[in-house]
Amino acid sequence: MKRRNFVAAGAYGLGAMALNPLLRMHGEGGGMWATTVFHPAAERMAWWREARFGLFLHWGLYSILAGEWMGRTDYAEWIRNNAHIPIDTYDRLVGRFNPVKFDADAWAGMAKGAGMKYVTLTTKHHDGFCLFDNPLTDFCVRSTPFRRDICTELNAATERAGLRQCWYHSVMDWHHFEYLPRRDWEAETRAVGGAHIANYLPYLHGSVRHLLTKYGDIGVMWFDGNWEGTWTHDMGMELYDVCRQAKPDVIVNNRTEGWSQSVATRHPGDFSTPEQTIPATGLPGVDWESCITMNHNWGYNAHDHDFKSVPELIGMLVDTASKGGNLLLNVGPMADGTFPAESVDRLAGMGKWMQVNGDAIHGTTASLFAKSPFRSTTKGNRINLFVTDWPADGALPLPGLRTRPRSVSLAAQPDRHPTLNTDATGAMGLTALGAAPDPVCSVIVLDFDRPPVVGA
Ligand code: FHN
Repeated sequence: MKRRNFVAAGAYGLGAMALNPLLRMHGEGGGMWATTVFHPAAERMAWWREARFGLFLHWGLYSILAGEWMGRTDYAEWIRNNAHIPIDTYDRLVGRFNPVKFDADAWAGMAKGAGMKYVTLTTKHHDGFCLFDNPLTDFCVRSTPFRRDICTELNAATERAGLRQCWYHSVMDWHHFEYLPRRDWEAETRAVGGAHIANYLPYLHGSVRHLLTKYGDIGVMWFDGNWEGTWTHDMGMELYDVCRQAKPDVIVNNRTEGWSQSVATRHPGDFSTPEQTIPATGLPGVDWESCITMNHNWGYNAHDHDFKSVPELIGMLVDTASKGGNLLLNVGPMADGTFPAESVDRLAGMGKWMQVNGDAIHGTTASLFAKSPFRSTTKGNRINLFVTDWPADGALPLPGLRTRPRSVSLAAQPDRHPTLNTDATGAMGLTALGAAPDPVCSVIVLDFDRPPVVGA
């Protein structure tokens, strides 16, 4: 299978974000992320930082088309735009949305089983269709044969499963009359006709307030589609404030930000959102979450069977956590309300590993090792080492470790204790004889009497 090269980190990932308002990082040439300052309140971020792992769900009318239009099969959630489907034609999908096999508890159960702690659902993607009973538009689930409010059912199920419910919501809206710009290919068939994006804002704000006040304890508002020139920095600030006022403790990502060449001094957002990539050195000093697909598509594509393997996905989770970030792993449910078989398989495979090793992911912070032959995470007086290539001779260096561990054990086999040794220079290392406890990634646990120190 061709290994994928992750797409180069998008603008979201490399923005210089500062955790402390006094700390301002500057991007290149005063561009869209010239100064991005975050004001996350530690208390509202606590559960999110503990979680480290969440499920992303891209579901909507596009799922009915399953990536195919007029014989082409490489579409997904962008299909209306990319296949130039006229709005009236696309709107007829409303009459076909009837996910009779939708079982919110099954979805929540698969997320929980995978070791995930939160679920982020597309309440509205760029096509404008709302998966919730939105009192501000008929272009929503209320108008479908299914009628039931997906967000109500999923929120109840995630609550029963002990997971946090989070909402994705697109700023960009290819359906709402007042949203501009129009798609360039539909300018003739869908004239601007006096529309003005300022008239779209009450709808957007009202929808967001509804989502934040009518569905229980929502953890995150995950905005997207903020890159078109009509969306300004001030609109972004206003949208962020709408969230803050509607639910003061809700976490908001960095995608309310308008990409206008703003010289503003304050930018909204509690965490950065690298997409389809894990930043090489993480994003030190800020909260961040990498969102990544299992195959190549966010929305369901019946022809895309090129799914990452369970070992690859576990590697991504370890890589993200070892750099102090969260992983938001995507599933594109099918039109009938079920997950693709490959997604079910990958979630189950990750869950099997997380059952044994989840403590080395949840509630951890980044590795203390500047460079090391393996990833690691830190958790108070503990260091977790992730060993994928188990050494034949059992030798594992601990480069720079200054604090002597009180005990060394294997997460999968707590009674096995690799021995600690020190060479002539005083450098510490381990000798872990015997077979690797896990075929994919073995976790070695170092426990200390105090927070460990690792030097350069
Ligand atoms: O255009 C969207 C895309 O469809 C998908 O939702 C991703 C997920 O983060 N966000 C945008 C692309 O950056």
